[in-house]
Amino acid sequence: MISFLTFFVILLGVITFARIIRIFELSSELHGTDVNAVNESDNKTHSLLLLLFGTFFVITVFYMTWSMKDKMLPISASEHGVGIDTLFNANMALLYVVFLITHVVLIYYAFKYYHKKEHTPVFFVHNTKLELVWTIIPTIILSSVIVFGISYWSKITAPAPAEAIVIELYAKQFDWTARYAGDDNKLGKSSFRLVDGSNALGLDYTDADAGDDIIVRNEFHLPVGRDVVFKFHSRDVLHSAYMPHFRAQMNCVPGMTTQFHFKPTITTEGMRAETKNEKFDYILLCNKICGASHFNMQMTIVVEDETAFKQWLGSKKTVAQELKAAEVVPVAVTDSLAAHTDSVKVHEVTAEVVKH
Ligand SMILES: [Cu+2]
Repeated sequence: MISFLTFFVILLGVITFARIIRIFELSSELHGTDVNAVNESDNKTHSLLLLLFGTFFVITVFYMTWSMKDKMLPISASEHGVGIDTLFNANMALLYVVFLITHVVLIYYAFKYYHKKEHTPVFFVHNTKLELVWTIIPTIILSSVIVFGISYWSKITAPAPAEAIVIELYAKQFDWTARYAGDDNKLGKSSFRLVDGSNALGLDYTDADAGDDIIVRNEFHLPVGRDVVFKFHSRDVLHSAYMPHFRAQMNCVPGMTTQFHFKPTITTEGMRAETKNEKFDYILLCNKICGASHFNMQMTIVVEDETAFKQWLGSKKTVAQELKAAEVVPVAVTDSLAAHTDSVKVHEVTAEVVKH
């Protein structure tokens, strides 16, 4: 009903506007003047209106940017994020300066040089100096923006340090699972062919590296000041792992491994003090619309000191312990066989062994 009424009011507005224009046309016919003719006073009015609306527009842009500054992300909680913020701020500052100069010039000139009968336009064909100025200056500025960006990008995507903690982030509609590589810091092999009701990540239980892996849901912890390398996987569709406070985002692509590494620099407690928000929590979000419950695909991240992190991780069961508790005993295959076959074959061999 409300939408019908809104439509009806808009329709009435349009009809009223059309009638007012018709009244103007009829009155000018009575006076014997052409309603479509544009005279000098019209031009002056238009130039004044442009000056007013233009100035309002420029002021609004700056005012809105200023008033929204509290809605921006808090300071970066990762080492590389500080550089990303610098890059972002430098680009924005440049954009605002160019925006201000071009708009002030555009609005002022349109206001000052509105059409007057006695004005004769200057016939201006070419000026090499001017061409050089507006080609070379933007080229230098834009090239430095690109070089600045690329050099920083190659720095943050450089190989992770060898001592970085390895964590897999596994995406599926509509949740995240984190798998720590455990004591050996090596993730056990996995394959989508091994996914079943009791093996959500498709882990290859016969892989020696898998036993000490630790699988967690809902929340995962990171030690402050340590490099962490994430390996991203997706079971079904494209997802995107987004950790805004660490200025990190990477696509999770079915059938391939993507990765990103960073070093958290502020603990959750530290950020709560920084943002003056007792309830603040770091978060992992999905940033690619992946289906009906995409909006709720998230996981809490807790950053704490190394001792608390080790304590937390130590309280979790390893894959081997969980299998034991569930009385699932993977049939062992000889190491040489495992080393020379891929995980699928190993699984077939395992199944064979079970059968006989
Ligand atoms: Cu998603």
